[in-house]
Amino acid sequence: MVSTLLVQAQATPQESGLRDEKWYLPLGLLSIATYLGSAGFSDVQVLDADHDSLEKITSRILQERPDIVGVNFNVFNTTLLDDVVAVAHDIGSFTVVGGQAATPISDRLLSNQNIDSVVVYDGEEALLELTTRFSRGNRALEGVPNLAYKTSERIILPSRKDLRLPNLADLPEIDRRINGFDFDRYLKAWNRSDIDPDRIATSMYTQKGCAKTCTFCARIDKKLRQRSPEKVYDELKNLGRDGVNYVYVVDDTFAADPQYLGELATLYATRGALPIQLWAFVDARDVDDVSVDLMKRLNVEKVLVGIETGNEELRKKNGKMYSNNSLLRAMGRLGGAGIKVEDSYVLGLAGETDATLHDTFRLAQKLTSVCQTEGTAYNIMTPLIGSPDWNRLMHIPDLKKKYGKGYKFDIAELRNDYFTHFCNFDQGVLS
Ligand code: B12
Ligand code: SF4
Repeated sequence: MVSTLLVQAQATPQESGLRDEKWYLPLGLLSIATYLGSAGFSDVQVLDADHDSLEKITSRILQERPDIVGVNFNVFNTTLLDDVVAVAHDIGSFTVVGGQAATPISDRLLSNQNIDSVVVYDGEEALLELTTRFSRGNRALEGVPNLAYKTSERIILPSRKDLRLPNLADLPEIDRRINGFDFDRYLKAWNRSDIDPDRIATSMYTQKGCAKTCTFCARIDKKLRQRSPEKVYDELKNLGRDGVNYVYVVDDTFAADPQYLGELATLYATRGALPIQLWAFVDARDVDDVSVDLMKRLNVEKVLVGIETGNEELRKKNGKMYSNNSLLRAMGRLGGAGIKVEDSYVLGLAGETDATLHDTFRLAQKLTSVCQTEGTAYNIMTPLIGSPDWNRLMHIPDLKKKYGKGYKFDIAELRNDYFTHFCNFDQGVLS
């Protein structure tokens, strides 16, 4: 039996100021593990650096010597990625890196001698094909869907015909306790007793993708794909049986398709409403009377709205084409329905000045008069490979030279370079 260990190597760095939210599950890895399990490959473990220390992860690799070690990472955690693949490669495991952050940089990642392959986009089909081949003693990599790899001579990137996305409606419900995966420690991880001490929270997804075009976003799925509303309903019901009373829906834009929300709301009406509150990412352009009514029926407690900046011109320049007035109307609808708003901003967008920053703080203030805001977030702009803003950076010859290869960057320096070239504001405000 082929053994596979999947590792989420993206612990929130303590010094980063990023949010420490350990109730989020490594859903992508659990989805892959469930898919392999349902095809008969049951020897799959999932470890998560947000809960398991690096020492624990590496000692599991050394003890169990898995045939395949798969790793997901993000830009803030490339050292963790390197550490894990070094240990795995050293003992002869086949290493595969994947996920959102890996997809646009498969060639850069393959420059690391400890990374044997990179899976772009969804990983279910690729891992199943790899495992199937390995179980038959076949180590050939050619034609494995979504797989970038290297031969002794060169790097092979998957051609268009080798790209395969599973039909989300066909995927099995994610098994949150697969092979002893400790779901309970995620359920115990809610840490905001000031907001809701009784919350038992978890994450799930209903849809993937977003067709909008924000310039700072490196989302890999540009089209909306959906799970079946029936399966979503059943999963929510099963989570309720497990004691969950709050679900973070991680879809990029939950309200993009009112028909989909409508089908889910119909299930609530016909099969019974579920006593689970929802949280979701929502784009302000998708907020109207219809979507607000549907969200209310689905028990949405709070939505995170990426407003990005209080300056209309700057917002438009960065891909969000709406005015402050239409935003205030949309947020007012949410406020009227009693749905809370987590308003989120990006400080340091291309074109940011002291005046536009001032507009942002003023708008955040104004919002509190039309809806209940909670958890207002000011994020510092990080240019992400794969985003239009990254391409902007690559047009500057010096920066192309500096960041055109590899994947390990000093994020503070990268941000500073970005601000120097594209913004004009006092960076003291960021600390
Ligand atoms: C939950 C989440 C978080 C959580 C924590 C994540 C965690 N611990 O698991 C929090 C809120 C902490 C977070 C933080 C950040 N996040 Co985040 N996050 C998400 C979110 C909303 C959901 C991820 C998810 O579960 N998806 C559902 C699963 C089923 O899909 P998936 O993860 O894509 O997995 C599939 C494939 O990617 C692939 N795959 C994934 N992993 C692997 C591994 C292997 C080996 C293989 C083969 C395949 C594979 O197969 C999976 C199954 O099909 C996504 C957006 C989204 N909708 O996906 C953003 C997203 C991943 N985050 C993003 C970013 C930028 C960040 C931050 C860097 C933001 C910031 N500037 O602070 C921080 C990093 C913080 C840190 N820890 O260092 C970006 C990534 C873009 C990029 N290309 O890098 C996304 C896409 C959001 C966006 N629209 O821009 N995030
Ligand atoms: S930031 Fe959100 S709305 Fe904009 S493109 Fe990315 S996922 Fe879509």
